[in-house]
Amino acid sequence: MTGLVTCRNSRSRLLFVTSNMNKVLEAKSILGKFGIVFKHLNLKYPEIQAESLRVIASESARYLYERLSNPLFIEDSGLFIDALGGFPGPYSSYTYKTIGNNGILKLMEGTSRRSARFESVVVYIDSPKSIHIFTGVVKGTISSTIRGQKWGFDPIFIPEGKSQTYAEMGFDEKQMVSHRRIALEKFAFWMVKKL
Ligand code: ITT
Repeated sequence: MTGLVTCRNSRSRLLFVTSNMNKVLEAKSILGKFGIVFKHLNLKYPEIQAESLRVIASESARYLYERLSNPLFIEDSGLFIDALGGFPGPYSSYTYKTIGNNGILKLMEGTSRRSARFESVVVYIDSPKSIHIFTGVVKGTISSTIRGQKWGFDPIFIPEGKSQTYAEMGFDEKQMVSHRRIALEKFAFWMVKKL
């Protein structure tokens, strides 16, 4: 892709609001291929309690737009483990910070049902009435041990059709298959068409 995409209505540039630097690096690499540049705003924003990432992320995006009045996007993601009834799902960030990967593996000890999925929801907003949602899902399994040393749940998630965890893959290899790439790429295609 060529050309540089910035926001048309621009008192300023497109913002990506997140407190997670790993998301920023992944988004830069994916959106950069489409010529989409953004400014990272390092901010932890409130998330409502709900089962659906779409609902949570949409509310957060509205909350941020009301305060920033600037075109922005956020990304909300979660790991849904079938044997745990979808846990940690929308509570992924908190679960990682509290019980971590070891805690999850402990909860799954003796469980042969290892299926799970990673979901990513990207929400873009540029006016109170204009909110756009892009999703990415990758099915996979939970490993029985910690494998690799990257961020979050990367060391325990093996995407379908692969033998390595996300953490055992190189940055580019994870990007090829990741839930976040799918959602961000949908966003990028839409953005390039719109501008
Ligand atoms: P922001 O809300 O500020 O963007 P966050 O880290 O709190 O950052 P989420 O609320 O979306 O992000 O939490 C999702 C959690 O799920 C995240 O903190 C990781 O622990 C985990 N996670 C999501 N995507 C992941 C990935 O690609 N690899 C590893 N872990 C991931």
